[in-house]
Parts: sequence; structure tokens; C-alpha cells
Amino acid sequence: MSDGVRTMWMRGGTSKGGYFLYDDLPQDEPARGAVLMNIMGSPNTRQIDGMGGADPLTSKVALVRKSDRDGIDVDYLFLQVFVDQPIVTDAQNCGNILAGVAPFAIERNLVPARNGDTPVTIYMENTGQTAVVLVSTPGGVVNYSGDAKIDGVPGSAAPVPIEFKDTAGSSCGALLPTGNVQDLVEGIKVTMVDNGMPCVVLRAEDMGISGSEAPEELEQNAGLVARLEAIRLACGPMMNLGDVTKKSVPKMTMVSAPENGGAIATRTFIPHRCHKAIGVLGAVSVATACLMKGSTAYDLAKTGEGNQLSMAVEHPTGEMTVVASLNETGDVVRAAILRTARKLMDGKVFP
Ligand code: NQM
Repeated sequence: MSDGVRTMWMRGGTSKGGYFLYDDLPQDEPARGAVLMNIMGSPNTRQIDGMGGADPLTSKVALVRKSDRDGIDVDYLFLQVFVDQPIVTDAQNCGNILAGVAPFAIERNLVPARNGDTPVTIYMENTGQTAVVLVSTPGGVVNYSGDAKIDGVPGSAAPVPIEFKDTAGSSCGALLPTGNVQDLVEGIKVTMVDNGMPCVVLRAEDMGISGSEAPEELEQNAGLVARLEAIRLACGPMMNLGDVTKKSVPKMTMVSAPENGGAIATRTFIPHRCHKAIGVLGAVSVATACLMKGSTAYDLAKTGEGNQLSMAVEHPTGEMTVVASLNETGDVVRAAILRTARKLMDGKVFP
């Protein structure tokens, strides 16, 4: 490892991290975790001695390899490297980092580029589900620049549309892991939902906030942080996630009525820091909760009608639009989302 490890550092959506080929890292999990912590500079609140950006959103890793599965181009394992604790976990997926996986796979010759756009079918190992990501490849070369804008990222870039199918119960085994659309946990009404990301959806008002506060203000509210964590620890086993003390799931999303013409307003703890925006699969899960009669989000949400709904999930730096396709019984069977990605560096990192 003293010769360095080949990596590509990329922004994927509103997150950032290191993208590696499986074979470029140790195969042994504890050894791999130690190398990744060293690369990120964890555990340290500033990650001063590593590549991490002192925020869970910039302390992320994608491991990618060619897939042996039928109809799948590449397998993607997401790893969250905790900033201030010695934890590297695969207990969650990440739809933002996913946006960089497809261009990375083409750049590393795992998928041949077409002339125009190249669809990349990705098996998400964390949850055993599939996404199709479209990459702009004029002349057979990945193109990162373009006119697509996403909230939370300045400027514009080439569009990276992502489609998810059948994400219900990705980590919890069922869309509603408790079988209920609403439960009472620690005296607070919650909806525990998993449509790609385990989320606990609570009303901002019930938690004593308006839901339009800045993330920094919410993080400084020690009473709120402690109550959210108590609810999260109680929800973990109820969601079939076991003891979640050292896991980054479930995510805790506080919802309120939309303020900017969207479907719902959100503030999400992921789970100890407040997201500057919202995660991709997190947004899909929260949008799904908005459509479920009796959920904590249902009465607050403005979702429209039809079997293809474009739902803007408002968050601290704008909104993320989830295009949800519903079947005849009103279940979300497909979700599409627009992201962008950027190659920041390609080279070696020295653990
Ligand atoms: O929910 C942050 C992110 C995420 C996850 C988090 C994500 C998703 O913004 O699919 O993208 O919730 O840990 O990268």
C-alpha cells in the first residue's frame, strides 16, 4: 500500500468520495476498513490527515467491479466511513454516490461506451437491488459538462438520470417493516418506511421545530438531537435493523407542509448530522410515505394525482424531484431522479 492505491475522487450528486476497483483494495474486510479509514483521516472530527471533508456526505466510498449477474453491468458496494468514530459500514446504500459509479465504470473500461448515451445497469450490493444510470458519452467518451442543475451543487453539469425499480423493503424486508403505516415510539407518531432507504418520518411540529430551520441550528439543538437518537435506537430493532447504535440507518426525516410549491418539506438527520439536502433513496422513501394514507406525512403533503407523480421533496438547499410511477393499487413501483457527477481527480492515494 506504500506505493499508493489507485482511486478516482468524484462528486456524485450532493455527495463526494473515493471510487475504487475492488481489486485495488485489500480483500479482507477489517484490513480494507483500516485502509479506508486511513485514507479518509478517520476517526477525527476534521479528518485533517486524510481525504475526507469532515462531513458524512464527503466521507464516502464506492467499490465497483464487473458483474457476473445476468443483465447487470457492474456491482457497486457503498461504504460509509464515519468521520469521528472508527466505523466503516455497508449497512446503507447511497443513491448520490451511485451517480458517479456509472461514469467511473466506463472510465475504468468495465462497460463499453456507446456513441451518444450509455446506459449502465448497476447491482447495488448493499440492498440487492438494481438501478439503471444513463451517462452522456458523445464519441464514446464520458462527458461531464452540460446544462443540468441540481440543488445543493453550484453550476451545471451533464445530466445523470437514475431509475430505480422495486426498491421496497431494501434493508428492512418490507416497505412498512412494522406492518403499520404509523406507530407510536417514545411518545411520538412515526412512520417507519423503506423504499430504498430505511427512514423514520416524523412531523417537525411534534419534535418542537417548524421544519424550516437551517441544518446548523438543528444540530445545535441538543434536546432535539437527543430525542431523535432515542427514537432512532428504539426504531432500529422494530425495522429489522437490529441494534443501530453503530449504524448510519435509519435516517430521521422531520416533515412539514411544503413552502415552495413542492410536495413536502424535509429536514433529515443521517443520522447524527443534519443533511444539507436529502439523500436520493431517502427522498424516494419519504415521497413514498407522502402517498400512504395514515402516514405522518400524508396530511401535510401535496402530491397531486395520477399514476406518474413528479414530487419535489423540499430540503435545506432547494428540492429534489422524485418521479414516482404507481401501479393500479397505488404502490410506488418505479422511481426516477436526476443527478449529476464530476470527476475531480484520478490517481493514487497514499494510506
Ligand atoms: O439516500 C446521505 C447522500 C446520502 C444517501 C445519507 C443517499 C441516499 O446524500 O440514497 O444519497 O443519507 O447518508 O449521499
